[in-house]
Amino acid sequence: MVWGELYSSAFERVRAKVGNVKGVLLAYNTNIDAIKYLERNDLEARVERTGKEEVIQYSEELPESIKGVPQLLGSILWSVKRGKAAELYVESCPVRFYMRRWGWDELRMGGQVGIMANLIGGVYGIPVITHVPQLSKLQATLFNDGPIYVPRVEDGKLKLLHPREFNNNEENCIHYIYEFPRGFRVFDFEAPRENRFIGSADDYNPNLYIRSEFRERFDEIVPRVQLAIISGLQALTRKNYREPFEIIRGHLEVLNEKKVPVHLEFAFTPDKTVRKEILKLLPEIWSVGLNEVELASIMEVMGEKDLAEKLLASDPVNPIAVTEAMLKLAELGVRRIHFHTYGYYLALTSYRGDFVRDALLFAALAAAAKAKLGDVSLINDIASAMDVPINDKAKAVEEALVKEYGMKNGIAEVSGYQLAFIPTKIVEKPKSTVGVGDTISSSAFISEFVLR
Ligand code: 8BR
Ligand code: 8BR
Ligand code: GLC
Repeated sequence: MVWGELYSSAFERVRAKVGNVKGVLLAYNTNIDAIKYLERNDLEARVERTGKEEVIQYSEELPESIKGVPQLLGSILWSVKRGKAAELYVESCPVRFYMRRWGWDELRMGGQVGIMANLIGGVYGIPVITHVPQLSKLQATLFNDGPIYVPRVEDGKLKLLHPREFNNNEENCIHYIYEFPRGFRVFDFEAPRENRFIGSADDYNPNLYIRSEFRERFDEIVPRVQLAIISGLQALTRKNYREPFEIIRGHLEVLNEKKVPVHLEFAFTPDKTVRKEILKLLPEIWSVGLNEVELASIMEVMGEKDLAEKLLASDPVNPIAVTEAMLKLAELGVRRIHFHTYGYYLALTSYRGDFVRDALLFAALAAAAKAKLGDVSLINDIASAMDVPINDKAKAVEEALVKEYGMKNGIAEVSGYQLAFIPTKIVEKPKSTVGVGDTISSSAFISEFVLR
């Protein structure tokens, strides 16, 4: 199989037609990411000053939320030690102030919605209507030029404005992102891979606050779009999920009535009650996107403990275990499941066609561009990722799928579904890892529609 040729052909076909999509709705989480690239001496000095013994305690077990500086620093160490991502809500004002004084190297658009808006609207040129819980001046400056809109009610009428024309001066929702490269050392910890810890100094997104324009005028927004992507359910807890879930159910009803396919972008959801509630939404959802940790955490609440363990047992993740887990999700009524992991993607669909695979290829180029540059601002940035090599480890994955399912050219038939596979391009020294997953899922979902 000549993946190189499939890659360039998929890219050209998506590029030629991507502008034809009429509109995409993006809800619910948008924020400001303040990115700090960690430095060893600085971090060690801060831990010493704060009290090493107490800090180290939290590097062994994450707290539920951040209530003090020792918890903040300990949670950062938790992530470094394991090379794993984590995100926690920062309750305490003094800690928010501490993070602000610690500073950042870069301010970037954050939240699944914000990241996807800049990509789909700003780079692909598709009109997007976005939910921004709080539109501060700073938040507004982070939106790209292009057909990106937020709704506003003026004299009883619903208008669509670019976020920079909104001028309402609402609050800043800042997420402090502490990034580290593979091999990053602090005390005797060494990061096995690049990743980040996120502290959210934000009272809106973690509670899935939904603006009045979206609560009251949703049925006027929906006719302007062909597709919808929802995200941001991950930080809810058993204590606060009920009200937003009620609104989301109402939104899904309107979207389904108007025949707008909905993609749900998963993110790690620590609360098991919320995870189970998300599963109940799946029959109303057309497509989902997730990684291995998210898939395993869902298998866990579905009572599939052994399968969950298998998903986390090897690197690269065993594709047969992934396929089995995807089949379990498909049985809940979702038509498309897009799995991404370091090295390869799979899509299980209730329909058939090479376009499913080709959409994954386009998404992998977008992901490589995002990992390499931190931010993708032109479609040519994506073209430049064509040079990034396809990773070697995916060969064994491909062979396993050929052997188990008789896969040909990345396509197989499994239990009445189509399984599509691609090996991905991996950037050797990525600039940043935040938002790569969002780039993958949204690019694949949109380009599948473009290629149909
Ligand atoms: P464990 O099963 O080891 O707890 O890991 C859970 C996974 O979810 C890890 O990959 C971790 O990076 C991620 N995670 C995120 Br994102 N937020 C988390 C949180 N608040 N608590 C625990 N794990 C979290
Ligand atoms: P999540 O944040 O949802 O886990 O998505 C991250 C995804 O980004 C991974 O599944 C992987 O496919 C991709 N990725 C990572 Br991490 N590092 C990458 C790199 N250096 N080059 C290309 N893709 C990468
Ligand atoms: C989560 C974080 C946000 C980050 C995004 C990247 O939504 O809250 O800060 O930008 O993930 O995927």
